[in-house]
Amino acid sequence: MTIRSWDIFCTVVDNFGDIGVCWRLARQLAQEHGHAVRLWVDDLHSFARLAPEIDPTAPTQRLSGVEVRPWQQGTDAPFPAEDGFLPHDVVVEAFACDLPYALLQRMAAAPRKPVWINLEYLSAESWVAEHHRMASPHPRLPLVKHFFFPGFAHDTGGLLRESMLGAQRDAFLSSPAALAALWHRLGFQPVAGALRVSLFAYENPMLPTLLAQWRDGAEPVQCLVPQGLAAQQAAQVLGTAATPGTRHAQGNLTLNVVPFVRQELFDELLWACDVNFVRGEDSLVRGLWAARPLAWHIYPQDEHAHRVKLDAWLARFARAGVAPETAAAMTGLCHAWNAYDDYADPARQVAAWEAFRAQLPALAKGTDRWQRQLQHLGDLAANLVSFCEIQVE
Ligand code: TRH
Repeated sequence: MTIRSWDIFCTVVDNFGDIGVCWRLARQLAQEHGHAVRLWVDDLHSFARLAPEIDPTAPTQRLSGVEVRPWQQGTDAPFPAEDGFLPHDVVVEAFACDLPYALLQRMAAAPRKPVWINLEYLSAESWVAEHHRMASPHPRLPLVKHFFFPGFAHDTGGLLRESMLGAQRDAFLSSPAALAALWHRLGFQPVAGALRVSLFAYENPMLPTLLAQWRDGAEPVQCLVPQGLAAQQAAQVLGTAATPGTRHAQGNLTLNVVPFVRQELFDELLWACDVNFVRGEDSLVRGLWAARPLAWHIYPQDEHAHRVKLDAWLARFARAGVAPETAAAMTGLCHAWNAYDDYADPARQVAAWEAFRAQLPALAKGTDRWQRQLQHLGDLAANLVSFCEIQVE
């Protein structure tokens, strides 16, 4: 049986990762697969940062081929569906958000019961493959939920990647006009001969040391910081403003605060830089597809649970065909950037950047090789469609 339509439910827990992933998946299902997609979002204001056309007050709207509807999560929450509402072929609850019981009842009573998917967070840990596609029957209703895990290994759902992404990147990189348009949009000019770094991060204890190191270093560094948490911190450290358009030069460091752009345009920033600092989940994946050396500020969790995830990811990078000293440089910078205890001393932080800098050519090759390998996992949206087609009753 074929799948033609989707309801995707998203709650914005924090930041932009949840809506970032859901919006990317929704667009891809609509645009590449030609499916009908309804995207339910509990915080349209956050969504509007990624997609400025979104009207946070509209009860229903269409954007990029996707129908967008507000909702409120929670088992007891009312479900704002019109009379005769039928769930689509697949219902995705993203990141274990709580679907209203009223919706589950409609799903159970539908003439053809929808495939019910819990789309999970991304992790490089090995247990992911064991839990991917696992079934979980509802305790009372005749419904079965399946867990779908993104991942970096076979037997996982893979990573979101639009089919035209590689071609778009190549076209961008070979077009001086496209590059000029990017700089125009960012509101700055490239600094000739500088190492170009994008820096998308949370507040970070290592940032003052890194900025000072770039300021005092022998090499010019142009650091492009999207407006937000890291820009505010950098502005405070350097005594400047955090608003887009701010340019601050000290020693060999030029800091540019760049505007937060619509999601489709974020990739161009990564493609145009020599090194990308990324964070969370979605920008990490975009950083990989950009095939440039990257450092990951992982979303912090209680009791340092995120460190297990970070180390699992670093271990996969180390196994992707890079030399031990290259893998060590990557691990060192990511540990320092994520405030591992071994890197509390600023001198160790300085050494971590120096080692990473020295390995840049090898890191560029290694990241490119790894992202090519990861493409063999197939893209998450297509993998999800195939899985759901098998589940249809
Ligand atoms: O915003 P995040 O920190 O989101 C986090 C993580 O996803 C984390 O895993 C999750 O648990 C937590 O939210 C609740 O980082 P992330 O995932 O990279 O999402 C940022 C999104 O913002 C991504 O889709 C790219 C997008 N973006 C733009 O659209 N324009 C921009 O200018 C920038 C800098 C980012």
